[in-house]
Amino acid sequence: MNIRALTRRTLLACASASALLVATAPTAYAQNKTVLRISSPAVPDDWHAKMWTVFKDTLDKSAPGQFDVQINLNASLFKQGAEPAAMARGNLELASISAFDIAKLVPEFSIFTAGYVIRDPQHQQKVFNGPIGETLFKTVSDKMEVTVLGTAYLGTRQLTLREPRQVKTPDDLKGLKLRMPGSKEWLFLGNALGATATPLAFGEVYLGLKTGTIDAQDNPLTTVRAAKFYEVTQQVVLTQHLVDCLFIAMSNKSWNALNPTQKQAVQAAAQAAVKFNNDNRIKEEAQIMDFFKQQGLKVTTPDVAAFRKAVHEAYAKSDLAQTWPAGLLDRINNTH
Ligand code: KDO
Repeated sequence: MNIRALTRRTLLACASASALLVATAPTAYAQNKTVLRISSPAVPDDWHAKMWTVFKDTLDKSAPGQFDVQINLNASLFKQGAEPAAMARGNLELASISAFDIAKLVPEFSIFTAGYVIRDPQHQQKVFNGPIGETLFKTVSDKMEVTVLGTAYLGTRQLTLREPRQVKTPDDLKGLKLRMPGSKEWLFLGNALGATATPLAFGEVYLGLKTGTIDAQDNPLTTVRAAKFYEVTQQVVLTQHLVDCLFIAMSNKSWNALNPTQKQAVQAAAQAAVKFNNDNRIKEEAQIMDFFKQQGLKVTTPDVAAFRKAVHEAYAKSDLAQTWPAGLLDRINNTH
């Protein structure tokens, strides 16, 4: 064999050996980590922003060197509500998405956008971690190309008002410009409460309240504190109209590219993030009223039964309720 042929053979052997190495090398030794980009409109101080650091730290420990988790808050990567489409296109790996985001593509999911359906955080976990969640998340995966990895309690939504007002029943909210996030399901909820719902992105709420382009907003009180909305509102009205949540979702493209061990690690990291968020938020919610009082806000309790009745009636005769599978509302109500 001449020297040229020998060199060619050696080169080929080296090339196939390194190809084999690349194909079989544990990801820990690979040059390229799997990049997991996360996008959220949350402010850094909110629990569902901090939970992503728990996700990252947990994953870095359980699968060292395999993932590069990149957390983007304040809607700096994708604007609020644009995350599901970005994940479906493969431009984003992870996000926390709401029932409202899902309802746009899976209409029956609007049952979870309705006020006064989920009773409390425990009820929420039971519904989504049981057979109801299992069936619905399968549909979500088929229609939205995302896999739900966990349900994080976002808190119980209340109203905060720019100017004090006597609020007992939905009639007392007549003419109030209530900011809601921008989708027809959100606006329906705001109007069902008796107010005039106005769409606005989360990032613009503080200024909207400050300048008076809106009169009120609705959010869990933990978020009202983290986003400093208490600085530009004078009253908290404890309507308790929505026990809200966010679903940790991963694009199917990224999820399906993981090996079984990695899937387990990512799932466990999502669970750790959910637990961190839920524990802290529930604890904070239980003691947060004092904070608002200290800040000089008036905290008032309306006739919640009157709000519940009006909201239930509005949904019962709505187009949204037409999409709810027969018996689902009863199954949710009967989940204990
Ligand atoms: C909001 O815009 O009021 C909302 O609370 C809606 C949620 O679905 C979620 O998008 C949340 O904002 C953001 O994560 C900011 O906290």
